[in-house]
Amino acid sequence: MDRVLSLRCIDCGFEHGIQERSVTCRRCGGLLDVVYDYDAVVDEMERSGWERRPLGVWRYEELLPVLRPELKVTLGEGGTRLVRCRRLGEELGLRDLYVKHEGGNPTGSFKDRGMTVGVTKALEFGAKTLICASTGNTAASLAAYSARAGLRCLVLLPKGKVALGKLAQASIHGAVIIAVRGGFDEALDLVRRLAERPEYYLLNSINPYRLEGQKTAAYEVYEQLGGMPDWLIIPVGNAGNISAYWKGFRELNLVGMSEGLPRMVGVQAEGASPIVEAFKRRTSEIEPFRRVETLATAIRIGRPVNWKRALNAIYESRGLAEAVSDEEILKAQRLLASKEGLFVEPASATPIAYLVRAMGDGAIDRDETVVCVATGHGLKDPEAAMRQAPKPLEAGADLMEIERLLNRAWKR
Ligand code: AN7
Repeated sequence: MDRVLSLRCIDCGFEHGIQERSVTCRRCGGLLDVVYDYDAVVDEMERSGWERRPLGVWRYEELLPVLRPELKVTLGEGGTRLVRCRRLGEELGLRDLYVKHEGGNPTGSFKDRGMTVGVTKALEFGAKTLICASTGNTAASLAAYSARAGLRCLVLLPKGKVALGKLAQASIHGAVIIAVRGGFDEALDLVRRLAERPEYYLLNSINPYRLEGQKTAAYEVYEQLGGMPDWLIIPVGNAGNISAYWKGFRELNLVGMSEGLPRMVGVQAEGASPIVEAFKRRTSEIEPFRRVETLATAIRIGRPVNWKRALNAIYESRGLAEAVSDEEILKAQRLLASKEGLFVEPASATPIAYLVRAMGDGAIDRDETVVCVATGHGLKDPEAAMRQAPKPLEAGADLMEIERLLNRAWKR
């Protein structure tokens, strides 16, 4: 498998063999990046007939680090719709607005792209118990893929801060769930300690293979659009996904499929925005948020592990990092649902929330092509939607009464 060369530490550059099971650098503890020989990748792509495979993560197998494809754990992830949003675009003053509807994945979020690769690697390594800390979606996805693989799953969640749908998913798929009295950042510290034991394998986005799966969304965007967008706007929590997209877009250049790159906009919730703060100061270091709060619980993270990669993506692409308030998030969630029929969870509405504001300030031109990543389905968090939804009207089983109600309702 000579197209996969090594796992390189993003901090000290130390190279690990591709059989390395540790998810962080053996020398300095830094994060690892999968390194490819792109000439070998292109050679294999020319022979493989990859274009005939359906849209989805495994269409791009030559750009994935899986060594034993026969172990593949899949539920049919990726291949999500890139939805053109004419009505919303018109409202915002954008001619070419698209939403990448990642809620269309098997468990309802983009995490499935990473898990199909990460859990396949776990089988390669012979792991028996898969663990993660999570604000919800990672747990739901890992629980499902563990079930599919016949492996045990343990998830640590911040108590009281996980949306109902995600909790239900982790539970029904049979994960052991521990609600930690603390935030996501503390839960992650704990699983990192647990992962030092050989029986556990860590599948947070510290895991380099997760990001390899997630980068395929960038390839899909490029293929679906028939070119690079001008802007890619994406929610940022632990900052893995923005890093994965950036790697994906750059690789399209490296294998000679495309030229040019989009500008990356990372959007965080105001109450959990260390990357935005670093960007505003134009520094290359973040100051973690000790206290975090936002109703977009998916991105309620104060110490994002992939901050370095995310800032790099933003700076390198001449992009932006912006924070939006909970109020703006809810408004954007409702706007997308009512204008386009797309129901996304609060965290996934942050790119639209940013656009609502940005189209006033001239950062983005009306003729530019904009892709917003809608990372998770709205059904994940029914409570957030209900909080702002009007109560159903109620009537007896009586047509006259219903007509009276309707007369009033249509007038509003
Ligand atoms: C819907 O599930 O971190 O910046 O533990 O669920 O790659 O972390 C979820 C993150 C955006 C942020 N949108 O992505 C978890 C978790 C949704 C999410 C993000 C998450 P990253």
